[in-house]
Amino acid sequence: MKCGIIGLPNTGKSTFFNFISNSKALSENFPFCTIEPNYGMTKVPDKRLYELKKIINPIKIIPSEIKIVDIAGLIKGSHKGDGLGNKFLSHIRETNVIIHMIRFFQDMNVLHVEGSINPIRDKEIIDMELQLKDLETIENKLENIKRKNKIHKSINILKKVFSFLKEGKNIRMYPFQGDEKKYITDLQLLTIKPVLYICNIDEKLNNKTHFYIKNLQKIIELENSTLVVLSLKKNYIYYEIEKILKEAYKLLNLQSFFTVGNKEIRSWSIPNKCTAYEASSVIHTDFQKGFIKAEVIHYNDFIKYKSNKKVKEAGKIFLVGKNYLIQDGDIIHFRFHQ
Ligand SMILES: Nc1nc2c(ncn2[C@@H]2O[C@H](COP(=O)(O)OP(=O)(O)O)[C@@H](O)[C@H]2O)c(=O)[nH]1
Ligand SMILES: [Mg+2]
Repeated sequence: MKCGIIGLPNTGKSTFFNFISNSKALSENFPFCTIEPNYGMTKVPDKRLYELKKIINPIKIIPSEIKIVDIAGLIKGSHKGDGLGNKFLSHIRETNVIIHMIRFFQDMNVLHVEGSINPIRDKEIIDMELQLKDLETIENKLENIKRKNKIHKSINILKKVFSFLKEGKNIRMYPFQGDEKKYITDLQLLTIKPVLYICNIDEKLNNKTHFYIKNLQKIIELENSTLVVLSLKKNYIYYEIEKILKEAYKLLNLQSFFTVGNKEIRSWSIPNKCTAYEASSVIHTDFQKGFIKAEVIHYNDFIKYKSNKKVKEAGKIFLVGKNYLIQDGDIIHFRFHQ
């Protein structure tokens, strides 16, 4: 699972990346200081791990992790190769979810590539670059189909999505009917990816209610996306970072299950609607190869009864097969042939 951070230069992307990931990016007051993307891992915050810890008292707890990519260099004209150009768009293509950083801090010493502070304009610049790239991708696909002179089921939906983009809209908003979406998934379009917006506001003015922010909020709500407003230069942002990671996790349609032992309690990320069989491979392919059954305790039952023994007495350990759909928070013990 990969989460990419995008936005205009000098908005605070690398600063944010450094906050949340286990590696360090160069954060400088220079628009193109990051050329290659920075990769790091971040732990997914989950209070339930600590609730379980209180009961079991293991040696350690291990939260699941998501990969974070700090992608630099997007500016007006990137889709046709301006700035450090096109290359960045391919880094975005590899991600599953996007965090879009928008600047609202004033700082004469930190250059703004557009020369002034205007979060809505900035958001639109980035959105438009991605939309232009998607238009190009779809155009190429349509031409390709035409060249092969084949009647292709995807033509209809491609054309509809094309006009949608032309109106300046992101494809994630497109009202797909039936199985339409499946005809465009192979294109890995950029504006179809779920997005979480962050507005990095001024640490001194702390102006969350400025009309710029209010308008930005409205626009983003209309897109069914989420905006988090914070100041990266403030010291107490840990709580907000946790909120952001949780939102990103939700956007990715992820849920967690736990494995619990005396030595460690660990959380694992899986997609919603994941079967026990699929989930077993997240731990180890051997678990899946030799899958026999899984013992499942629902999180709330464990918190209520507080021990395996009591859960068992209450009849709340379920022995399930391959097709069991995991519920968020399930505590699972896999039985498998070795
Ligand atoms: N005053 C102020 N400066 C910031 C803030 N966030 C980032 N900066 C500064 O802006 C410059 C660029 O930040 P960076 O994270 O590298 O931006 P990036 O180009 O988007 O990766 C650095 O000098 C940061 O210290 C902020 O909230 N307030
Ligand atoms: Mg940077």
